Amino acid sequence: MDERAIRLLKAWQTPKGWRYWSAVNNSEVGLWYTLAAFAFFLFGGVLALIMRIQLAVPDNDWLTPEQYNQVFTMHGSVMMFLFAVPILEAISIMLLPEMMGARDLPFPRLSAYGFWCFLIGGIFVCGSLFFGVGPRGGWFMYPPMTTEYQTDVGPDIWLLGLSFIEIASIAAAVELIVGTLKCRPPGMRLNLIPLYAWYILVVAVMILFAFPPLIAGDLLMELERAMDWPFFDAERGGDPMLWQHLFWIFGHPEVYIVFLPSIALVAMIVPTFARTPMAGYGWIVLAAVGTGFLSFGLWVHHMFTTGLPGISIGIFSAASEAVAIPTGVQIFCFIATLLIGRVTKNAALLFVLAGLATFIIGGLTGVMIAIAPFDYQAHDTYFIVGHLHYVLVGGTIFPIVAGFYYYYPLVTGKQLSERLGTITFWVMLIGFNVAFFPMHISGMIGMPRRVYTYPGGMGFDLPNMISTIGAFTLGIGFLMLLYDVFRPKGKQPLVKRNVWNAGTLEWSGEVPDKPWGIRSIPIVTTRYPLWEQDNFLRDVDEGNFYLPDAEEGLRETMVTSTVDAEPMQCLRVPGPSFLPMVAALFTGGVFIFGTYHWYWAAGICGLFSFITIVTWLWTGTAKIPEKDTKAVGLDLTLPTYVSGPAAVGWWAMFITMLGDMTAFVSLVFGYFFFWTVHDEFPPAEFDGRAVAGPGMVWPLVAAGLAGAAWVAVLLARRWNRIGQGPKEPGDKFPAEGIIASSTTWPFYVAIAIACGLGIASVASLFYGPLKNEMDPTHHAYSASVSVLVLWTMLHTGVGVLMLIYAAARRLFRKMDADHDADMVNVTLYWHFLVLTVVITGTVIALFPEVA
Ligand code: HEM
Ligand SMILES: [Cu+2]
Repeated sequence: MDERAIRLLKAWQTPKGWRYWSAVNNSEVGLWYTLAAFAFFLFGGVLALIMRIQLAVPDNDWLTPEQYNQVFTMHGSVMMFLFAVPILEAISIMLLPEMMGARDLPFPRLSAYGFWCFLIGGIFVCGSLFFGVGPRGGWFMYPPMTTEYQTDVGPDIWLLGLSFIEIASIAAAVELIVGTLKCRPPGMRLNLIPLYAWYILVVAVMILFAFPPLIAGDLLMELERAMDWPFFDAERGGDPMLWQHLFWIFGHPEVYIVFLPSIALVAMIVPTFARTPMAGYGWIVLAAVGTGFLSFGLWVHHMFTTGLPGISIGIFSAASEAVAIPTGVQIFCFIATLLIGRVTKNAALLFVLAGLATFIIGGLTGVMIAIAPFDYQAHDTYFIVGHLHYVLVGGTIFPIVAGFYYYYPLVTGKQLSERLGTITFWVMLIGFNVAFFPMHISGMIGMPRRVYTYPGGMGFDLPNMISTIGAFTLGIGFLMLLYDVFRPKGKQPLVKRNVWNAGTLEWSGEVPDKPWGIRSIPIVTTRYPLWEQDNFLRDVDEGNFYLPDAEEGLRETMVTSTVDAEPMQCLRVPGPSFLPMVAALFTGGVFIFGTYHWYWAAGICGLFSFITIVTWLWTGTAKIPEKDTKAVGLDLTLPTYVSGPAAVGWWAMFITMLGDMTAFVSLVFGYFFFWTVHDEFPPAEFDGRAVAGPGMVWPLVAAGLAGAAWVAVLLARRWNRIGQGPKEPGDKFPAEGIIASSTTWPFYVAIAIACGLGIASVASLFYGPLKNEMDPTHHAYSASVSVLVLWTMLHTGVGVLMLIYAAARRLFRKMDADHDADMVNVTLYWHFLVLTVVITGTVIALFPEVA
């Protein structure tokens, strides 16, 4: 190994001993994440088997109804929130950078934080089952059952525990979006990226817009449960349907969120074993994007039986059928590729085929239940349980198992057994169909779902017994897989590099793999560089491409432009640290103590998690580099520090704020939803007293003050640049001649004014409701105004803290006129903030006037 490689290796070395757990590298974090998600899958699977034992014979009383409810709720919730979404994010964190020849994702510590949050939250939620206090409201948690009739802690565990995990999922989504858009190798234009990356991009964007409505719903429900704000209480003007809308606006995209990334694995596996590039690349991308879009317009098909007007049922029924088209396109492309190619048969491919076939059957029953009259019959019967498992197991589980077989050698250097794999395939395929096919029949003859038992002699006995036998067969299949994955393979020689002769970049990894991701960051000009670019691996290995060295001993990767992947920056990414883990522990504390209403403990954890996160940002982000540019090889020199839209941090802020705005818009949606369902909204009087609002003046004053604060923020950003070095020759920016170029006080003054105005805005937003003695528990109207006020006040508070942070950065010389990424990002936050305050202010002040 030459000197350069030794230095590079040293920079990327994974810590040893107990410090191993401070690793933040994508390969480590991705692996832990995958294993944890898989462990939750096994847990969910055991719950499924427990249900099947209970249902095997009629009139069984092995489980009490209470226990059964907890078990099926946890089964659905674990499978969806702790397995299906996380495992796909986990696999992406592990593999996406390798597929794109990046050394790491842009925010390694964020991935680590997300992982630890996920682990802590998952253990907390699952643990509740062992204390008999598990949630039991179904994975959909419909109120009023979960608000009025379940007053124990179960629903709180669901709401807070899973919100916590959803936030981790969103963090991972932000990371993956920025990763795909900004961390590609030079030359890999958007139309050359691996299909996997396309799918992940689509899915991450979907997560960004689908999860926030659910988080908003969780917030509303938790407020109703903890503080009696009646969002879903029909007696006080609330409406349980609001929850159903928010839940399914999330819930339907969710099924594509778990399906598309699995299909993405298929899209990587198929060309390799067909020995030919994927047919119809452009069609697949279009179809994936189309599915993503369409899936947001289908949610009402989960609510056909709620008495909605016929016209909306018609529209949503048609839209649901339409989604079969893009899905079909993708499947046809896969089949076409397999037909053109010279297919080599093996276990991974068998599971791909099992997945496609199963998914198609599930898709066909989906086409059936998307027809409303059919759904009226099938709704809430075992037919639905049969349908959803064909889709989920076919669309998610089988492809993931295929992915295990395919990528196992890349991750471990060893191979899973082909012979055992073929047997496992048959056991699982047969087991699955035996378990789930009969459910269609028991459903058709009327067996309802979510029941702990059924009377004998109604025709349910036989199909249920068969289902249980099938479920156990499937379980044995998973045990076989598990055995193969974990059995010691000491004697098996290491596989050769790129065992399957694949064409995509991740297979350039050596065996055993080095922690640096890739020896040098290549120039990519084709979709299958290992097949199509001459001497590619040789040049990568000899360090003939970019960043073959770590002269400063820092971890570096490359940032390129969004569309054309032109080199833009040499990005330094932070190394190992325990901070993300500690921050996750404290954040977990906030949610866990909050569940039990120990608000003081939650508050303390909140404080500590704030301190930890600030420390992490302070020490790890937007560091002023020792030199402004760096030669990265091949005669290219790149900046080491950028700010604004060129910076990955800016993108992360922008994307996060899109998600944040989506949650906010969901709350606003709630407000208007109540208006559409009530004749008079806001009502003049309710329950014998006048319904107080926030009044017109103070909310508008708050909006005005926030607007003024925003102007001050813009000035602060500008004045922070006083004395900035010229960016282009002859550039005299900004204030030369007016203010001495070393002056910093205007910046601090602007920050102080912005903070003052921000606080004044918070105060006046609060003052309106206070003055009119608005009581959030009085009516859904007062509650929805209050939640908007609360949300906005919190966001303004965060905005003020960010300004103080920026001022401190400048004071301690972590930021200066030329290195202003922090201030630019804070300003970006304020753009969204001012929008939030203005919308809140005008909606709550003016809408009652026009209504
Ligand atoms: C491994 C074999 C599996 C078996 C034997 C199984 C079995 C069952 C059964 C019997 C129910 C119905 C409970 C009831 O209505 O009383 C159910 C519900 C459900 N399952 Fe599975 N399941 C399996 C895998 C999965 C997977 C992989 C997923 C998702 C990725 C999943 C997601 C769900 C969901 C969302 C529900 C609905 C829960 C609810 O109604 O709240 N299942 N499962
Ligand atoms: Cu749906």
